[in-house]
Amino acid sequence: VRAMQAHLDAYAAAAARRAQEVTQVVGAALVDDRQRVLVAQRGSGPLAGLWEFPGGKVEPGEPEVAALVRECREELGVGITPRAFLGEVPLDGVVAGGVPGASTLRLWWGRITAGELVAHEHSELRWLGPEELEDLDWIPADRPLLPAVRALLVDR
Ligand code: DCM
Repeated sequence: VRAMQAHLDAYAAAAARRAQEVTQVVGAALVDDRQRVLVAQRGSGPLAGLWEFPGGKVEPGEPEVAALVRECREELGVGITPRAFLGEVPLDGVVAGGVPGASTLRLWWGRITAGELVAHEHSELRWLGPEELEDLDWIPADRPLLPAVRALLVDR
């Protein structure tokens, strides 16, 4: 029994270490004053051609909202003001350090409050209304968040 317990303790410790290393991803649903949301097409990598909400990986020790602001500045050249958390979905094992569901994409909505949009990393940026969202070829992770974004645009 003692050997079994030691084994289980070692397993739990390894799982805890992995959880620390897991990458959290944040995304921004940026809304303009005409009930539209900004969507971005990935320009390179295995997900090239697919559409997403701008965002990316939270760095170790970095507050989530700071990562959101940083990613939008890097990818889009704009300053944003996050307003509220919208929803969260599990990511597949590729992003989540080999552990499916161990990491999530957390989506916030917000507004562009400084600068001019430039697609620094995406192949295309588009402003879309609530009825146009479903028709895009989305990254699988982002698609379950569309009803929440649609509701946000319709309620405004
Ligand atoms: N990602 C995602 N949905 C987003 C933004 C990112 O599923 N809206 C995923 C795609 C990448 C990872 O997060 O595997 C890191 O994103 P990036 O390459 O933009 O840093």
